[in-house]
Amino acid sequence: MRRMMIVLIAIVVCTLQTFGQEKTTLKTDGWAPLSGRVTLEGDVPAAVPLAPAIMALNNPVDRACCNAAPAKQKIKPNWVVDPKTKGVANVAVWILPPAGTVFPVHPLDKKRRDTVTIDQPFCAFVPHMVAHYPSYHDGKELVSTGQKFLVKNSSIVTHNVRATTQVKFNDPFNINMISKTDREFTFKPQPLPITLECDLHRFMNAYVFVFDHPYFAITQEDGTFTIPRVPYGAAVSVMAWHEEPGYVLTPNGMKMVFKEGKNEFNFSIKAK
Ligand SMILES: [Cu+2]
Repeated sequence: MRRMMIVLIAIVVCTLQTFGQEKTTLKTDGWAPLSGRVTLEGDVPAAVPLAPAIMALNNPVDRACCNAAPAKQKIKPNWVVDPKTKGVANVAVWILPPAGTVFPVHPLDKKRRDTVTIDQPFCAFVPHMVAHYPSYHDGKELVSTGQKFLVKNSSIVTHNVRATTQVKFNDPFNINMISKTDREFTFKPQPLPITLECDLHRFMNAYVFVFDHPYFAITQEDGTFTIPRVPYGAAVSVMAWHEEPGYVLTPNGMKMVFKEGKNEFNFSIKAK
C-alpha cells in the first residue's frame, strides 16, 4: 500500500513537472527579415597589442607560434570597431518570446546540416564569437536541428580549452588539445554565452552563444547583422550582448513588434 502511494506521488510529481515545462507557441503572422547596424558611441578604444604577453611566454616554440599569427590575431579582441563607420563586431543580437511561450519555427529553420567551428590556428580562438543552434523548443521539449559544434587546434602548439558555462544548463569543462586535433562538443541552449579560455595562453578567449531558436545574429566587422526570418505581428524582446558592457540595450531587451516586409533596427553601444 505504502509502495503504491509512493509510486502514485511520483507519477503526480512527474506529470506536474511536465506540465510546468509546457509552453504555448506564440501567435504571429509570419516571418520577415530583420537587419541593422550596431555602432559605437564615443571614442574608439585604443587597440591593445598582445605582443608583450606573447614575448612573456616561457616556451620558445609557443612564442614563435603566437608571433607568426596575422596582425589581427595579435590584438586583444574585446573591441573590434571599424574606424570608418564605427561599426562594432561581435555583438550578439537575438529575440526572446514573452514568458510562457516559444517561437514558431519556420520549416527551413528546423534542420541544420552545418558545423559551427572555432579554430586555434595560432594563439587566438577564431572566430572570437559564434552562435550555435543545436535545437529548438517546440513547446514540450528541445528538438535537435542536427547542427554540430567543433573546436579545432590547427596550430603547432598545445592549447587547452576551459569552458565556463551557466551550470544549470551545461557542465563546465577543461580539456587539453594537442596540436592538429579537433573535438566535438554538445551544448544545451543557455541564456548567456559559454566562455572558452586557454590557460596556456591567458590572452585567448572566445564566446559561444547557444540558442533554442533560429532568431539570432552576430555583428560583422562593419557592425551589420541580418536575421533572414523573424516572426512578425507579435510583441517580442530584442536582446543584444557584447563582452565589455554585457547587455547592450537593457537586461530585458527592448520590446518590439516586427512588421511584414523588411525590418531595420540600428542601435549604439557605449565603450565603458
Ligand atoms: Cu592556447
